[in-house]
Amino acid sequence: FQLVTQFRQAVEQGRIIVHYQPKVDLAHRELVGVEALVRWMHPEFGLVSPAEFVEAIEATGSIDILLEHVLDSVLAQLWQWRSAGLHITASVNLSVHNLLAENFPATVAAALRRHQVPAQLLTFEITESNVMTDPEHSLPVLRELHAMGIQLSVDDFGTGYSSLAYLRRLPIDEIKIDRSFVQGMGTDLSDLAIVRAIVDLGHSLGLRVVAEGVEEEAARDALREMACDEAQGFLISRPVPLDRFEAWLASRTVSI
Ligand code: G
Ligand code: G
Ligand code: NA
Repeated sequence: FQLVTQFRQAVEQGRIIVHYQPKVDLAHRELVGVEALVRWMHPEFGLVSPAEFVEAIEATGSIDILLEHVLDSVLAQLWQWRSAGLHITASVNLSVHNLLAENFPATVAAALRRHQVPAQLLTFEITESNVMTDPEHSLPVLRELHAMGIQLSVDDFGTGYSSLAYLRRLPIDEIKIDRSFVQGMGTDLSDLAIVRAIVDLGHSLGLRVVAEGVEEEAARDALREMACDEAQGFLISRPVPLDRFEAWLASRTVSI
């Protein structure tokens, strides 16, 4: 299969790279973590977004190669940051295929050991629909990951079709409000109400609430006002390669 061959080669040639987007704590106005977002530096097509290739790779059953590569890059980086005195966490996106892969928790445990990184520094982001595809199989896996100390986050929260009942059943630590609501909250009163309701719901269940897609100062201020815990978005920084993330860290001019 041509795509998989190309993809494997790209991994070997260092063309599958991780971009980092900061996650900041709104109350303390400080960096708390990064989300890892993968990109394919393609010789013909330029920087290709995962939206273009993750599904195709997944269909061939090779998403494990992607996850292992991303996990290795991110854990190596977490180790580096820690030894430089920077104590931040990293979030990695999971596909449903990762979750259902054989021995997935053992693979992750081995990677954590290999890199000597505490599980508590790693968060996996999953979407509601990912979990609901096959809850009977994915729930025990999520419980096992959580028991290892890994944090779990529900991505794109509010856009799924599932009921709220699963929030009680899932061993999760965090919800990420879908960016469509956050982007709309400045102009649309229903979006504002939805964001507020999600923050309150999350907090009453003891969860950390993160807003993604924060693009404007007014949104950031409103989120801080409603005690949303963390924010991520273009206002703070786009997802950027490692060197630009570190430059952002060193000379931070944006106010959180
Ligand atoms: O960064 P960008 O907007 O191009 O990402 C598009 C989508 O790809 C996002 O929904 C993001 O969650 C997903 N994505 C980014 N990196 C990874 C990854 O390493 N694995 C998986 N499965 N999805 C990813
Ligand atoms: O669904 P998920 O959170 O995995 O999506 C991550 C994607 O969202 C990344 O590809 C990133 O480029 C994009 N993204 C991050 N912050 C913003 C933002 O403030 N506005 C918009 N439009 N997209 C964003
Ligand atoms: Na995500």
